[in-house]
Amino acid sequence: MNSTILHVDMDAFFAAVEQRDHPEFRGKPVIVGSDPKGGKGRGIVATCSYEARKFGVHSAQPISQAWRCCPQGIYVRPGMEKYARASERIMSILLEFTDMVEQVSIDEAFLDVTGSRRLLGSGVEIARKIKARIVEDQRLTASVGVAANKFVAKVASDLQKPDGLVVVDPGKEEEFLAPLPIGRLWGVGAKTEALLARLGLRCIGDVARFDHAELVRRFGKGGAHLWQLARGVDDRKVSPEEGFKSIGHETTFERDTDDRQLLHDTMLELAEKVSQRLRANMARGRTVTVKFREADFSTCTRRVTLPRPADTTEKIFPVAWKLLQPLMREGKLVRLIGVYASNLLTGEEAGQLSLFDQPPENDRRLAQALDRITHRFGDGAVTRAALISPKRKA
Ligand code: TTP
Ligand code: MG
Repeated sequence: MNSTILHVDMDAFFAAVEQRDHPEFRGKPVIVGSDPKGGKGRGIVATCSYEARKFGVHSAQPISQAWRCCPQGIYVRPGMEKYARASERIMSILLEFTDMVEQVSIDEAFLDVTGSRRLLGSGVEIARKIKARIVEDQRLTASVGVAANKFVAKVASDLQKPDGLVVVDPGKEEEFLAPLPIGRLWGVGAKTEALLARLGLRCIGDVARFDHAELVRRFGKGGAHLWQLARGVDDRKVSPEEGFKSIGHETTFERDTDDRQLLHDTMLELAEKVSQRLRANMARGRTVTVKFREADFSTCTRRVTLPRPADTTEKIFPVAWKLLQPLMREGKLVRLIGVYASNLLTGEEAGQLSLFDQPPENDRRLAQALDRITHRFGDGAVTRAALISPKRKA
């Protein structure tokens, strides 16, 4: 019996919640992110409505650039609590259809509905019901991909956004993927895309037709994995326990502070702890989130998705620090900071995706050596020089 996997991904999630809650925003370009300050703001776009995308605005873009593309847009600061509430409701709706739900981010999940088909109908029928339930309960639209495995379902859900529903029948995977650009293959970023383009490979079908042995010769295990994906083969299971777990640490300062050096050192220490725990769990994080709370308890979070999943301080700290800096405001005291790695890849998956990482990068080797020493001599045996600063926590 073929498996039926669904990938559900909310449309313009944060922006859609804002449009739902502010009817005057509907049909308009809404940009959720930092304060654009009339084009001088230094933060980034979290996401934007589809109306704003027509002007070239997109996630992770500098807000100043968004402002140039779309000065008439409605600029909104993120309301994380609202989004988290909607997310929780949506995830519990998905659980009405099966308990095989693997949440992969705040607005996205895989479902294995193979066992639900007898009671609830075919994959497409279940997908339609899910979309209708989400609209009914949350007044938000989702796009859904239906396929025999996770990879193809994920690609399918993205193809007709927003409010999409794309079904790939079993046996049609290769044909469906063939015309799509290589960048849609998991683990293929800009760098790999360029490498593959040099071999004359542009669309997924080119990879599928390419000589398997040659791919393996050039890219090792990663090449074999790409070849499988290109043919629509992916045997990873939907695993409810894995999902959207995150590994994170936060610190509340004993006294509220605006000491940048202290904030810097504390963030470095937190990033170090998170990285150590990632490695101890054989996991890598694809998303880095920072949490920031001011003395009056106003709290915000910022996150980015990394080009490649990471498990080292060298990769995680600079990203976290870059996210944190724009949040610090002149004359405002900070109460708490934290850093989280989520969207975790574990074990073999993490290895497969590090295709073009081999041999291990220097920072991983250093990190592994540090782990061995801390393991032998306990926490605190080795500390990065930058952590030994005269200004410890106040
Ligand atoms: P996405 O699902 O990547 O984006 P989206 O739901 O806004 O739009 P799409 O219709 O293309 O799926 O991310 C979900 C939410 O996560 C998004 O609404 C805002 C947040 N996010 C960030 O804060 N920063 C980012 O860089 C990205 C990609 C998303
Ligand atoms: Mg989405």
